[in-house]
Amino acid sequence: MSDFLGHFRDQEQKHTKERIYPTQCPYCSMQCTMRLVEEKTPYTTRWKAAPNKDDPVVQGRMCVKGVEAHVHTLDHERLTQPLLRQNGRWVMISWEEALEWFQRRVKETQERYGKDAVGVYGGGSLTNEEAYLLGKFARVALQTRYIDYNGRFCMSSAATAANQALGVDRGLTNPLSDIPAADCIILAGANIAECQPTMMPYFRKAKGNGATLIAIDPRETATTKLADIHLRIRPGTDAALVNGMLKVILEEGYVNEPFLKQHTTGWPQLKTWIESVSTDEVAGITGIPRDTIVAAARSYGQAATGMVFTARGVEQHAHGVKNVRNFLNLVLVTGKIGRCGSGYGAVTGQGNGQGGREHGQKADQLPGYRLINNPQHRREIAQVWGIEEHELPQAGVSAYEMFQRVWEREIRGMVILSSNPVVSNPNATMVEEALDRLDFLVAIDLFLSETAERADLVLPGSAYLEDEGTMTNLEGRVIRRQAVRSLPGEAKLDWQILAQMAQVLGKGEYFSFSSAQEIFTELRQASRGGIADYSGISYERIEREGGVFWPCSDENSPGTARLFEDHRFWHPDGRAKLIPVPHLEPPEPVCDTYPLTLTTGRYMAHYLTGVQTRRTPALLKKAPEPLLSIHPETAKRWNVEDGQQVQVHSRRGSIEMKVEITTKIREDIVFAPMHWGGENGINRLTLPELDPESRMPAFKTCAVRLEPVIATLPTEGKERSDIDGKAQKVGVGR
Ligand SMILES: Nc1nc2c(c(=O)[nH]1)N[C@H]1C(S)=C(S)[C@@H](COP(=O)(O)OP(=O)(O)OC[C@H]3O[C@@H](n4cnc5c(=O)[nH]c(N)nc54)[C@H](O)[C@@H]3O)O[C@H]1N2
Ligand SMILES: Nc1nc2c(c(=O)[nH]1)N[C@H]1C(S)=C(S)[C@@H](COP(=O)(O)OP(=O)(O)OC[C@H]3O[C@@H](n4cnc5c(=O)[nH]c(N)nc54)[C@H](O)[C@@H]3O)O[C@H]1N2
Ligand code: SF4
Ligand SMILES: [Mo]
Repeated sequence: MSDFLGHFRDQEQKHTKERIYPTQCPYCSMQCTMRLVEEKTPYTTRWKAAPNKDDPVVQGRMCVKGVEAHVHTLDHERLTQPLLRQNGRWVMISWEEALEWFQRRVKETQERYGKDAVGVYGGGSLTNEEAYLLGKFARVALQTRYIDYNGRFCMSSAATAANQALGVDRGLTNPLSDIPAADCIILAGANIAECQPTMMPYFRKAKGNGATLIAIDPRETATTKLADIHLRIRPGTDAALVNGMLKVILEEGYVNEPFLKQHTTGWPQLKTWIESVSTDEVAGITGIPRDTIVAAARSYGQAATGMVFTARGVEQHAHGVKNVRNFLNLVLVTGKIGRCGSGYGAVTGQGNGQGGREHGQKADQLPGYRLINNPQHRREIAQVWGIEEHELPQAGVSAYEMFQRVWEREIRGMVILSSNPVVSNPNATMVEEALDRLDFLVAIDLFLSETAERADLVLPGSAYLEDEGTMTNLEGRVIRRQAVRSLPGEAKLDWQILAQMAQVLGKGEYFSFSSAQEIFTELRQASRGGIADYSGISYERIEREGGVFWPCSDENSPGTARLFEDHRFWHPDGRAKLIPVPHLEPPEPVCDTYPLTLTTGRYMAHYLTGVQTRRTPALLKKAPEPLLSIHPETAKRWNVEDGQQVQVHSRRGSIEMKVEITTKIREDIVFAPMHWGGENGINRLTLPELDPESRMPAFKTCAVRLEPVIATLPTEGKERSDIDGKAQKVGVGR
């Protein structure tokens, strides 16, 4: 027997064929590169992801999502052919039929209701080339003003704040390699350990060098565990906390007066405001003891170098822009910027969350971070695109507001590329109903996501292994992803789909690209002279140099790894802007009916709406279902036990979840992840209040109450229609 097994193994080894694909993880903004190994034996195919030690950013690290990233791309549920909904069933059709259908529906809709009756919705997983092309597709092929993307939910408050204060929004002002040189690091509303896990070694190294780490989060997380000081803030009160810290910094003399005088405006007004702040009041508002606020402020104030990072915990609020402005005040008042170990970072989320917001997917922007309402910028882009300036539409509205326009039937048709808005928007029930009101919906996706399931036409797009192009990581480093596998079935590259859709709309001449590189060449030209200038960056340079930082306006320029080294900010007067930021309460305060605050966020094992990671068995096993985290004292008060089902009610709706009792959370809040949709998706509860300046939704606070469910029904999940129209049960995991 053992002989037989030995022979079997020998045979297997002899016939094992190995192929190595150099690639990079599609998920978060770290964009870890790796070598994906396919081992084919006569009996099986095995896949293994090996880290890339030569990666200049992550130096051979990957997290659990990266190791498993290829799994969803190989899943048998991948879309492989266009699907058209006919009499409630999905029918497979050819690309010719799909494009002809699309052309007819757009024509009918636009002739009847005007060009703006068709909207476009994009995503931050797209390559720079595709993000650029999507913006051009909306403005040139459809000639609609309505385009926006999921990055509105992700980075827009930090982007607006950085533009206002510093004159430029590039997520991090410094390269990651500066972090170990920081003496004090503040992580505000940023759960790096679970959301950018391969960034953690930079912080560990800083700590090893003696840095103090301060984490601001209402929960204890894998990130706060590393912190020397953890400020367990009441959600929505970051601006107040920073006011308290600024007061200590002013009183104890850590203000950098010469820097403020030479390089900023607004300090006298800010100073007067800070003088009026009471740290005791701040302690009351934030729920953080005064002494802890003082300790944090001293630590940052006294440090010779320091870095402040903010993420969605600070930004996803009705006052997210102002929250970030106050953290920027903190950075500027102490002059900790523009040096190694001193700077600010809005931690970008999505794989191409950074590049995705630079090249025209946003309602108010054109490529190179140009503004669509700036006549000069319009002329520049119109010239690159070979159209008249007046043909360019004006600004549209933000992501969530597009669905309000759909609800109002102002937008009647929509194309969604690489996003799942029915799960990721606040007030998701309204968004779902709005989509059902559309005359037509086209979704370009890898799977029949919750959104694609509501579409009329579903087009099979490309996954990261199949699609080459550039991505811009959280540092502002432009990197290149190769295509290493062929597309499944009749799936097409996302940019090719856009080009073919433009072609049937009679605009093919503007989209006659034969490769991603050709699109990049045009993008470079379109970005020239803009804030996010890519004109000096080429595929060859990226390859040779391991990525190039923007702005880079010249093939011979090294790119700009650290911004503001000369302490000149990117406003016409070269000065950064300070403003007083008074505390404002979150828009939906708790009350007798809804006495708890719900905050939402992420699990390590899942990515965003989970369409990809819930199809990855190893990841699903790690986190099979969403749990409502609740403090033991709160659980007692609400009479719920660990593992029990509860109904969670908000003013928008009700969902059912299982409870997880944990001391790692404040008593006045509950926490839930965003990775599941369907009837019990958390965004059925969240508040559609938008920041007035960035139009980012307030995902991080809404008022809820709980109701224990006594008898629970089997948790089997809802029905969804199968490709051939047969109903199919889908388990809760999916
Ligand atoms: N595993 C995983 N990684 C991801 C993603 C994912 O889905 N899964 N998504 C990627 C994307 S697109 C993004 S945008 C990033 C998000 O990355 P993060 O912003 O770090 O993640 P979140 O969990 O949304 O929020 C961070 C923390 O904010 C805290 N918080 C809530 N309210 C407040 C508040 O009022 N003030 C403060 N100071 N903190 C608060 C939460 O408790 C949470 O721990 O992650 C990226 N990486
Ligand atoms: N309550 C709450 N809600 C939130 C947040 C929160 O913290 N709390 N965070 C918000 C944030 S920060 C974000 S970024 C949004 C994200 O929200 P979404 O954009 O809706 O989330 P994804 O899961 O990334 O959706 C991507 C979809 O595109 C598909 N896809 C992935 N890659 C490709 C590709 O290359 N080509 C094509 N054609 N399709 C592709 C996937 O299968 C999936 O269906 O959610 C927001 N919603
Ligand atoms: S999810 Fe982020 S940290 Fe994890 S492997 Fe992918 S890119 Fe790297
Ligand atoms: Mo995000």
